[in-house]
Amino acid sequence: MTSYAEELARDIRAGLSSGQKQIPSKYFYDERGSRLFEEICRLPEYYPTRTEMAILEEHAGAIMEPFTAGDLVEMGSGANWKICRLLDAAAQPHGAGIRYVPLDVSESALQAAAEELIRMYGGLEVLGIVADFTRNLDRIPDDADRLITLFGGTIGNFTDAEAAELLEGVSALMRRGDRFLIGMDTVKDTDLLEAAYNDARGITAAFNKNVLNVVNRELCATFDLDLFDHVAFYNETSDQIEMHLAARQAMAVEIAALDMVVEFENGETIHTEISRKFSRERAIRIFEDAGLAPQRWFTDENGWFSLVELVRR
Ligand code: SAH
Ligand code: AVI
Repeated sequence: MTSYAEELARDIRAGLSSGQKQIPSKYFYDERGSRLFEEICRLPEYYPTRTEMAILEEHAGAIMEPFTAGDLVEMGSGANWKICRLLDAAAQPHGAGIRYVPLDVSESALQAAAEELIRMYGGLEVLGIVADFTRNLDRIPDDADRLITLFGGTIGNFTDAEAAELLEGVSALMRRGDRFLIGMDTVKDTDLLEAAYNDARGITAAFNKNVLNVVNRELCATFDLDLFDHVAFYNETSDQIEMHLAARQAMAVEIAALDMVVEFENGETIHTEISRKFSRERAIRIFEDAGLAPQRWFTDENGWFSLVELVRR
């Protein structure tokens, strides 16, 4: 199995050698990055979290009604906000009968969240898995009924091909009776979308730039964060927010652990994230292609976010 360090080294070497420089977005989430993401979730401009929370608040009872015992799996779990809505709606108090299985690449976020949850729900068993859900879905236990969740619109952080592979992977895991609850951000007004990724307090900018801290720390690199600008815009052709880090001047950055020097031209960017927004038609198509069928579709009054309950076809 490839370790995190080996994979990071491979991804950074490949990503910073390519024509359009890029860094995969999963490297945002070290301890500071996970904290910054939580701050983003509280921002007035960042509508996805509060909208998905409101949908959960309204429908958690209906979602949990058929689920009295088994594994509640959360992929890309981060903090506990959303899972608490489901646990609070469980038939038995304190999570009794349910094993919570969070899976996340961020060990620090996973550890803190699991400890907090155990304190909050006395009867809850927690099995935390530090893993990459694009590669390690086989680590999800399969000895109980499962409600698998992927909240936050995280599916949007993957290209079409990556998302298809992920959904097919989850579909292949599912047996009769298992359900998959997926949160998806929807196509909407460009100004609203761009404001959500360019907040006035600059938290998203700090989150974006933090990936350079990760590379500096893990690979002994010399990125100067002050020499990069946060850039986020909505690409209406591909229905996605694109985040970049743009060099303020021409420079050379050394990455000692890779024995590599990366040259930047003035204005050249590193592409750090896509965040796709889905129409219902597109969502249905990608579910169908993965062998998944929507059972229930929950949304808010503005149609800004969707939570879709899927079963295997
Ligand atoms: N589910 C939370 C957090 C979303 S942020 C919410 O809805 O608010 C995305 C989370 O997914 C982070 O905790 C990050 O560490 C995790 N993550 C990103 N890419 C991942 C991957 N490939 N495998 C596992 N976890 C990943
Ligand atoms: C985790 N993910 C769904 C967030 C998003 O909106 O794409 C990550 C994020 N990037 C910038 N702000 C939030």
